[in-house]
Amino acid sequence: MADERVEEAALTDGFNLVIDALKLNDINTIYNVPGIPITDLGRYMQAAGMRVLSFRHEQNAGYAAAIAGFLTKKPGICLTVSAPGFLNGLTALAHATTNCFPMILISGSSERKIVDLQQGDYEEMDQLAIAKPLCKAAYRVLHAEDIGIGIARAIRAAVSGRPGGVYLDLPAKVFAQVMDAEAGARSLVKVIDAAPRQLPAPESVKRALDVLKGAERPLIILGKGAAYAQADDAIRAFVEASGIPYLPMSMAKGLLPDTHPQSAGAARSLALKQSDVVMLIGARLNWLLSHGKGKAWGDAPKKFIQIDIEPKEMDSNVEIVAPIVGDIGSCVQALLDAMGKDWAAPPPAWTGAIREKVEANVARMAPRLRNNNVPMDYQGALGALRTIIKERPDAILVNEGANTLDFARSIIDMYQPRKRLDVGTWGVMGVGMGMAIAAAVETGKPVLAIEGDSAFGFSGMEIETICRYGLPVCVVVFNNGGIYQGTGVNPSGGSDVSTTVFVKDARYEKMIEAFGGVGVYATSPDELSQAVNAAMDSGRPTLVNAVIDEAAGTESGRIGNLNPQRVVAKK
Ligand code: OXT
Ligand code: ADP
Ligand code: MG
Repeated sequence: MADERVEEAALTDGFNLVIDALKLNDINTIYNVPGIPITDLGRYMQAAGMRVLSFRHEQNAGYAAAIAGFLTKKPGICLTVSAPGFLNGLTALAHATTNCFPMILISGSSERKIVDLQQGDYEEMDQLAIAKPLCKAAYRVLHAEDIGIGIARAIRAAVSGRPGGVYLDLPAKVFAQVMDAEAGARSLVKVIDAAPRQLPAPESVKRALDVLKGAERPLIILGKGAAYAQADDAIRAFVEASGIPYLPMSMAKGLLPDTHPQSAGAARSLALKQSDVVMLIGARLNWLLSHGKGKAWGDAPKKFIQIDIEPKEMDSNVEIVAPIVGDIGSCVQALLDAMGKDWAAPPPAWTGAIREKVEANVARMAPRLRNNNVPMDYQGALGALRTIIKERPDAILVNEGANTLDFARSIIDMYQPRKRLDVGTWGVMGVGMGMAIAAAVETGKPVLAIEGDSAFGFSGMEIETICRYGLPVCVVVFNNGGIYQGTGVNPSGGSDVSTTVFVKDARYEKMIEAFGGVGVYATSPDELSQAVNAAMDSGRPTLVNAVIDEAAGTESGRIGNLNPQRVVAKK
C-alpha cells in the first residue's frame, strides 16, 4: 500500500510554486476578489500565512495594490479571476503605471488552445494582449517550472527604473501542474537588487549646480517620485542647505512639513510665475504643472533642471538645461556632496517675497477655517479636520473628489512624508476605499478618508470590507448632494433630476451601520470634529456623513478651465 502512496513531499504544484515564489521575495499581502480559477489559490495563500484581503470589486483591490507599492517600494499584488475580473483590475493597473506605482496584476486566464482558436472558453479573453499597452511589462507563464522566473521578472519590472504596473497571466491549468518538489524549489528566483541605485553622472550634478548658482529666483518642485524614493533625510537636507523655496505637489506634501519656512505651497502662482530657475525632483511637467509653459508660468524666461530616473522624461514638455538622470536618493546626495559648505542662499528679496505671499494667503484663509456654519461649507469642515491632522500627524489622509479634493489639498497641512494619498496624475475618482484599506493594512496607522459624495460612490461598497477586517479607517463623506454641487436643475423641466445631483440629504452613515461599523450624521464642524476624534481614538471603522451646503464649491473645482466651452447653443 505504502509504495502506491505518492510521496507527497516529492512533488509540488503550481499553487505552491506561486506562493513560494512570492514569499521568497518577501511579498506576503494579496489584494484580491476570489472566483474561478483563483479561489483556491487565495485559500492556500491564507493557509500559508499570507494576508489575503478580499474586496467587493477588483478595481478597488487594484487601487489598494497600487498604493501599497507606493508606500512600501515592493510591488503591491492584485489577484483576479479571468476576463471580467481581469478587466476590472486593468483600470488600476493603468493607474499604477501612469502614477509610477509598482504593482503586479496576477489574473487567472482561460485555456490557451481554446482561446487562441476562439472556441468559446469560460471567460475567454486574450488578456496578455489586452494588458500590454496599459502597463510597463506583461508576461504569461504556461508551465509550472517557469513560475519562479515569471514572478521574478514581474517583480523586477515593477520596481526597477521608473516604477509601474506589470501584468502576469496564469492560465488555470498551470496551477494544477505537478512537478518534482526539488526541481520546483530550484526553479524559484529570489530577485537580487530589484531596484538598483542609479547614480547620476558627476558632470550632470555639476551642470545643475552651476545653473542653480546663477539663479536670482530659484524654485524647487517636489513630486510624488520624491516621496516614493524614501530619501526623506537627504531631500530635506538638500532643500534646507540650498535655502531655496520649494513647492510640494499633492502627494509630496509632508516631505518637509507644510509649515516649513521655505514652503511656497501657499504662494503657488507667484512662485511659478516669478521663478527664473526651476528644479524638478520626481515631478513631471505634465498637466498638473501646465506643461511648464503658458499663463501659469508667466512671461519671464525660465531654466529647468530635472532629477528623474527616466531619461526619456527630459525635454518631454520644455527644454531641460540640466538633466540629472538617476534615482532621487543618489542624485540628491550627490548634489549635497558637491554643494560644499559655502553655498549661497537665494537673494532675500526672492525668499522674502515668497514668504510674504505665503503669510498673506494663510492669514486670508485662517478666519474662514474657524467658522461653525450649518450647513457646513468646505472651509469650516476642513478647518476642523486640519486641526485633527495637525494633532495626529501619524494618521494617513486619503482624499478624492473635486472641491473636496482641491480645498483639502490647500487647507490640510501635512507634516510627514507619504501621509497624503490622493487621485494622483489621472485624477481618478474611486481610488479612496482601496487606498484607505491598503494604507491601514500596510502601515497599521489610522486612516482618515475625506471623500466627495460622488467619489465615495465609486467604491463605497468596500465599507463592508473595512468593517470585515476591522480596519482603523474613518471615512468622512462630504455630502453636498452631488458632483461639484447639489443645486443642478434639469434644463428640460422634465421629471428626471439634473445629471449632477444625488438623492437629497442622503444618509450615508446608515450604510456602515449595516455592517457593524459606527455611523455619524454631522451637521457642524464641531460635530464633525467630535466624530472623527472618537473614531481615531477607538480605531473602529466609522463613516461620518458631513452635510455640506449644496451650493458650496464650483464646477470641476480648480480645474474648471479644462471643460470645453460651448460655442453654438442648441436651438
Ligand atoms: O497662489 P494662488 O493665489 O494661485 O493660490 C493657490 C495657493 O497658493 C493657495 N494655497 C493656500 N492658501 C492659503 N493657505 C494654504 N495653506 C494654501 N495652500 C495653497 O491656494 C491656491 C490653490 O493652491 P493649489 O491647490 O496648490 O493650486 P492649484 O492652482 O489648484 O494647482 C493646480 C493643480 C492642477 C496642480 C491642482 O488644481 C490639482 O492638483 N488639481 C487636481 C484636480 C483633480 O485631479 N481633480 C479630480 C478630477 S475632477 C473630475 O474629473 C471629476 N469627476 C469625473 C470623473 C473622474 N475624475 N474619474 C472617474 C473614474 N469618473 C469620473 C467626478 C465624477 S471630480 C468627480 C466627482 C466630484 O464630485 P464629489 O462629490 O466627489 O466632490 P465635490 O466636488 O466636493 O462635490
Ligand atoms: P507629481 O504628480 O507629484 O508631480 P509625477 O507622478 O508627475 O509626480 O512624477 C513622478 C516622477 O518621479 C516620474 O517621472 C518618475 O519617473 C519619477 N520617479 C519615481 N521614482 C523615482 C526615483 N526613485 N528616483 C527618481 N525618479 C523617480
Ligand atoms: Mg459632491
